[in-house]
Amino acid sequence: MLTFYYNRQSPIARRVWLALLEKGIAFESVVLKLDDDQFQPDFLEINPFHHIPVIVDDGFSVLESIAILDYLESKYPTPALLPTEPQALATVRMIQMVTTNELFPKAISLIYENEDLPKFVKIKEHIDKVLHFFTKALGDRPFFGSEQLTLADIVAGTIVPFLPKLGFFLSNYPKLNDWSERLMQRPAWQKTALSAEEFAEFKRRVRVLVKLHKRENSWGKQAN
Ligand SMILES: N[C@@H](CCC(=O)N[C@@H](CS)C(=O)NCC(=O)O)C(=O)O
Repeated sequence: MLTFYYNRQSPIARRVWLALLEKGIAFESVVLKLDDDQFQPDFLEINPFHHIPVIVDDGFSVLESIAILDYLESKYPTPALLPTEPQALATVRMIQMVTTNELFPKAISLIYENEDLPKFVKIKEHIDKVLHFFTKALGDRPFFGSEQLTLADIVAGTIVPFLPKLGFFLSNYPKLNDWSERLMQRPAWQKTALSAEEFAEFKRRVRVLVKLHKRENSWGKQAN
């Protein structure tokens, strides 16, 4: 049986959770409280970098969400979530990477940056740039690169639907808004969605972690 290490509040672990559900793969789950569970020796044995998600399948551990998605696709190919046509495959990969590298950090910073500062405007401009790119990549298809759900929808679909909850509305992006609504209707999205309380707790944790990180960095500078 495949074991899935995760936490409901982790949007990155949710990528894997969605893929497991969409593919109908049987799994047992281990919930890690990210206060300290990730630093326990047993877990560090599986992931020395102390991150979730991780899966262990037939004794084989896979970490890094994108690698896990590829593993699941290869081992459990039905339903297929990765197109093979070159342009469609490139579209899926681009959306996964642009979500991870460009959108995710900016979306998170909407939670903790002061909206009265010029930096906030820059963050919103960057998100706009990503959403323009996504709109073009989606074109007239219901999903990225395909008529069926893909791994790109899974990865972008854990962040874009959150944006309105962070005060960034999708009204300028009607196609993306429809796409996001379509995803949220799916049983896998509904099962893994955070309640209002969980989302408030997630935002609180992000703010605390950012504060701690800033404090550690300033101590590091004083020590130098
Ligand atoms: N690049 C990793 C990032 C995973 C990640 O950052 N996970 C966070 C939760 S969203 C985590 O485990 N944080 C706890 C820690 O790093 O100690 C992936 O894609 O799987």
